[in-house]
Amino acid sequence: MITTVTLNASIDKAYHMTQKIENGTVMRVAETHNSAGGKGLNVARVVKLCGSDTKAAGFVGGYNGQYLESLLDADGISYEFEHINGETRSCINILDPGYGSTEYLEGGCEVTAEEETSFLERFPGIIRNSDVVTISGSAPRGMGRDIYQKMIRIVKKLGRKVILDTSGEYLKRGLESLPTMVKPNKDEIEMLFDIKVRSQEDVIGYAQKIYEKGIPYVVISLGGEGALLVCKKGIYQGKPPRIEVVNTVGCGDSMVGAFAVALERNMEPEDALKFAVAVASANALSSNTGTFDPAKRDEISQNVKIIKL
Ligand code: TA6
Repeated sequence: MITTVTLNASIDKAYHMTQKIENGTVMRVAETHNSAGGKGLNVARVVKLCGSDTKAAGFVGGYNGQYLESLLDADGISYEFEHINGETRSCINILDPGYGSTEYLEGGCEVTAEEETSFLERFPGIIRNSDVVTISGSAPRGMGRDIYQKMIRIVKKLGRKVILDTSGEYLKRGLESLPTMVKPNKDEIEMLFDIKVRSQEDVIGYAQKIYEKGIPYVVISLGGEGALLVCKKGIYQGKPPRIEVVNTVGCGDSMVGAFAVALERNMEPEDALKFAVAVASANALSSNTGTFDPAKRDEISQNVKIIKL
């Protein structure tokens, strides 16, 4: 069982446009697709598509919170949310034939200290049947900067594996609790070390610095170039075949979902990397976030190159 945690859940609204966006004008949206969003809920859909049991946890509130739970019911995803007074946010992804994807991410509602305490008290019970826990995305306003640090500590105390996928201060503080795996992208590496990445060697060097802190698996997602994995067995790059990208939103979350499944199944690192790169690429072929066609995933997987560096 894999529990995915999304503290800052969202109603993700994808606007499919047939004309290039012209600012200052009235634009008609050709098609709207609403999904239960926030990184961890994209992860949950991917875990289910990979054939593993999953449960979603985190905070939801208001009418959007009710709508989000109904979207998860339709996805067949089970959940155990902390219900809060605030209103769950919406995040807009505009898919424009001229520019690809532009996201507008609301900050989300405030979570009170009482709501945070109640969640942390329930958290060990929420993950009681989980082998792997994923913690993804931003945290709502009002939550302590050390919230992920506290959650990782609880997961590890129960002897379970934990993947952290976040950025900024939350990533920095979360690393202090030594999660099993982290998956920063290049921008998140630059923010973490306050540097500019100029080459693949730089990426490898900074990934090794994170590994040397005591993080067993460090994954750096590289967009169309796939991903880098630093672990005890060595340093690997997984390179996907070239594909016709439809929507890259959710690829990082899809990679996290696939790695969670790989950890649950105790895959060898290079097999886990191949599996995760194939799933993330297959997600890019879908216009919807956090979903993929398993047949396309399998086809891509046969053409993912694993290079030991
Ligand atoms: O990675 C894509 C995505 O999960 C979108 O679906 C949207 O929910 C956004 O990221 C949320 O990001 P945040 O960092 O605010 O949790």
